[in-house]
Formats: sequence, C-alpha cells, structure tokens
Amino acid sequence: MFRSALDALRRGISKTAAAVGGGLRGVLKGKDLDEDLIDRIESTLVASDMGVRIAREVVDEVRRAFRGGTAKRGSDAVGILKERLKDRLRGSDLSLAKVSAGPTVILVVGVNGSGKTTSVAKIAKALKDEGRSVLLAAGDTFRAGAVAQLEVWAKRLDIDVVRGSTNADPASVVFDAAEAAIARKADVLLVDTAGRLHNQEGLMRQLVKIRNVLAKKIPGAPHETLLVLDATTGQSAIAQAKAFGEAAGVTGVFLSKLDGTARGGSVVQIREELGVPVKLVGVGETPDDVEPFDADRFVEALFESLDDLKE
Ligand SMILES: Nc1nc2c(ncn2[C@@H]2O[C@H](COP(=O)(O)OP(=O)(O)OP(=O)(O)O)[C@@H](O)[C@H]2O)c(=O)[nH]1
Ligand SMILES: [Mg+2]
Repeated sequence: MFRSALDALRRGISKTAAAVGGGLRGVLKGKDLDEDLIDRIESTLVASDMGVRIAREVVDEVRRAFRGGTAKRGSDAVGILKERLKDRLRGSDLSLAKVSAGPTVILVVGVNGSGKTTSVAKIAKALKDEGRSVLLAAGDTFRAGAVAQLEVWAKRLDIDVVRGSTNADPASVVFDAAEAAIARKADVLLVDTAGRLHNQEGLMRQLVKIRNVLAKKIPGAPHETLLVLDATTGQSAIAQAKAFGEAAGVTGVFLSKLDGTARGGSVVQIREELGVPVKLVGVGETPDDVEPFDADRFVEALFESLDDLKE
C-alpha cells in the first residue's frame, strides 16, 4: 500500500533534512566531539520541532557516550541519535484499520485547511490501487465548495461520493453514506468532515453525532479516526493533536504538508506526547503524494546528508 515510484518521503522531508542534517553537518564534519559541539547538536534538534524534552533526551545519550569514552567522533554522535530516534518512533501498528466483515469506516477530522479533503483523496486512491472498493462521504456541508472539491477528486479517481445539499446535517449525509456502503458492499467508507477547532463546542458535538450514526449503522465504526495535522504549523499541530485526541477518539495522525516545512521533527513529538502514531504522511498536493510513515526510513532520510561523515 502507498508505494510510489518516486521516493516521496525523502523528497517530502528534504527541508527538514536540510535543517537537521545540513545543520549538524556544519557542526560535526571531520570533528572530534566535545561538550560545546554536543550543545550545538542539541540546539539544532530543538529547532527542528521534535520537542525540547526529546531533543535533550537523545542528546543526553550522546553526552553520556562521550563522557564514557564510547563516542569520540561526530559520526559516533550521529549513529547514537539515529538509533535513539528510531527506537522512539518504532512500534505499534501503523497500518490502517481493516475489518473483515462489512465496510471499514475511516473518519477524517482536523482544523480548517489542514489538508483533510486532499488526504481523503490520497487514502482513497491508495486503497483503490490495492483493489479495495471505496465510497466517499461528503461530510463537510458547511463550507461552500467543499463538496465540489471532493467530487473533483472522486471523479478523477473514479470513486463515488455520497453527498447532501449545502448546509444539510452532516450526520444525515453520513447516515446515507453508511447505508450506501452497506448496500453496495463497499470495502471502505471514507468520511470527509468540515474543519473545526477543538473548542468549538457545537462542531465537536456534531462530530460525536457523526460517530454515533456510524456506530449505529456499522458495528465498531468508525474503525479509524485520522486526525489530519498540517506539519508546517509545528507546535500548534501538537496542541491541536492533544485537544482533538481527547475529544474525537483519534486513532492515528495523517501528517500533511511535510514537503512544505523544515519542521518535520514534529512527527517525533506527536508520537511521544500523544501516544497516537503518525500513520501516514502527505508530501504534496496530488493523490499520489502520500506514504505510510516508516520510522527507519524517516530517520535515515533526516540524517541522509550525514552519511559520508565517516570519511
Ligand atoms: N504541499 C502540500 N499541500 C497540501 C498537502 N495536503 C494538502 N495540501 C494543500 O493544502 C490546502 C488545503 O487542503 P484541503 O485538503 O482543502 O484542506 P481541508 O482540511 O480539507 O480544508 P477545509 O475543508 O477547508 O477545512 C490545499 O491547497 C491543498 O492542496 C500536502 O501534503 N502537501
Ligand atoms: Mg476539506
């Protein structure tokens, strides 16, 4: 699933890699470690938005190894950082939920403009490419043009959309979509929703209503609730994730716009602070620009420019 020919992840995090890897390169190339250098590694990592605490903890490992005499060169520090970060990002099941009987329901939520509708298109295409039948629910009846935007993607991908009229109750659209998904024996029902803030009580209640409708129609639904976070918003994405995670039963994060930021380190922080895995990353504006999040590949891509440090 989500295998694109181009190495989208590497392309996507090139800005972050330039900031982290490129930043460290100047500090470390050809150098022996010392306390001052280690402090500079720390400030580079802190600036990447991976979180101050985590940056300190991984750099502390380098410091300990240096003081203990096991890390001497810049390249030793890079090896330790990579291993520590991989450890922290690994684990837990990163694949999307998939039920054996009846449609699997994936609900997509997030704040305005975070990339929900685009991400729905990306997920829909990847699932369709896998041979699964997909139905979309246009649950954003709030913003004029939202349904049309989803329909444009759906048409290109040759996937059907269940829609209601503008300002229809989104829960009723979702109800119809759930019935249609059952009747057509769709493998997956993907629900796009309106952008909302966690403190907009009315809109958050609407989300609860959508969830209840889904649960009534399809056992266990929604099986996956993906929170779409805009990676370019850095710290604000973390705050949103915390608030949404509590209010909306989020099971995974879709981190969008990783191609537009040098703050891709937030992947690390989201994982740490929320206990919710980043399952997918968006790395561009077309339906092909998505990758499953792979901790090892992410960390390797982040430090790619340091690979020749040993020489
Ligand atoms: N570069 C880049 N742009 C993206 C990505 N994902 C979405 N976008 C762009 O972000 C903008 C907003 O995307 P939408 O999918 O409309 O966001 P949304 O969350 O559905 O927005 P609302 O429905 O208004 O809340 C669009 O211009 C998208 O093309 C991504 O991974 N990379
Ligand atoms: Mg939208």
